[in-house]
Amino acid sequence: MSLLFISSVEDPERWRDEFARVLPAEDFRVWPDTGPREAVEFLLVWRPERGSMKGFPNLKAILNMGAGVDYLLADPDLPRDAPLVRLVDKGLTDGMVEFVLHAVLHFHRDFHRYRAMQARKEWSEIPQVEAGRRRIGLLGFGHLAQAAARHLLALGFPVSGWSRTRKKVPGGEGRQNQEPGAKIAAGSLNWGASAPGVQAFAGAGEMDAFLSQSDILVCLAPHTKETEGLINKRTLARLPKGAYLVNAGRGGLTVEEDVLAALESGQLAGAWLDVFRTEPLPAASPFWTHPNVIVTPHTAAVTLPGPAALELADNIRRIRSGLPPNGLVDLGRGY
Ligand code: OXD
Repeated sequence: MSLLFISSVEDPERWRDEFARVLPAEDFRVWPDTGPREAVEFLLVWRPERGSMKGFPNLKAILNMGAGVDYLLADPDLPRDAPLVRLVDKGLTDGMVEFVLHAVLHFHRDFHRYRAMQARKEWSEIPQVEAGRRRIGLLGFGHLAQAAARHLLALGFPVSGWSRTRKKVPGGEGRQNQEPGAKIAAGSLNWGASAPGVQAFAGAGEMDAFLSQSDILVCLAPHTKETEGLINKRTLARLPKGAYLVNAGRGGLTVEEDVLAALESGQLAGAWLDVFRTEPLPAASPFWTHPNVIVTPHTAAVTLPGPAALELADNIRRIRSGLPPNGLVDLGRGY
């Protein structure tokens, strides 16, 4: 039986070495060298060539080597009779936490404005806002956002999370209607001793209330039919005037012209954009040169073969023993 690696962008040799370490007995193959097709049990994929995933009759699972599965779901040849699993691992999670903390602190501490002042050789002090009065809204409240929330809370930011359906976190009901800047009480969304509380919002009906108290909106939601263009003229107008936008989810969450218009009008004071509708971001995009925008090339969280191979190997063992894998995708929901 074999594992087949298929990626149009990843170097298979780095992965071959990691798999030799974590699953030394497996036959690790690299597409298009499939070997006997009926022997292929697991596809390890990241942006696989279109059409490459079909024609394996004994598949036990398709294991994505990244968090987002929108690219796979857009492939009409994705086998729908084998479980699809996204990567939930320490490498991606730590990377996303670092990115979110950096972007939030960047805007919170006005580093974008100090940078512009340096260019003008201007020495003056911008009045500082305390962390307890800068409300962070996490749009999409899955694994990565929850990890970021813990760290933001530890720095003293009031944090809220919006999800499509209310998250059922053991021991928590979701804290509602906290006054801006109020001390965060322990225990509402209680997923661990180090995460005292997040104000939870859910569903379309609570979106406006969520937005209206997000001084820094951090988008980490997946791109699905429901989240397509969610950040648009209407929703941007619900943010407090002069809010900041950080997008590390998917470019398809935003209507890019509306983001630009909000930056022009001052509705948005700044944006950190890591993902775009077209990637690589075309040279003609106004985002590249906008003074209040930071562009990074979809690198908020990248898969690190070391920790990822451990997690993929663990899921392979779980599936072989009949256990559900971590990160099982609901094909209907799209994430
Ligand atoms: C992604 C990833 O889904 O990098 O964007 O994992």
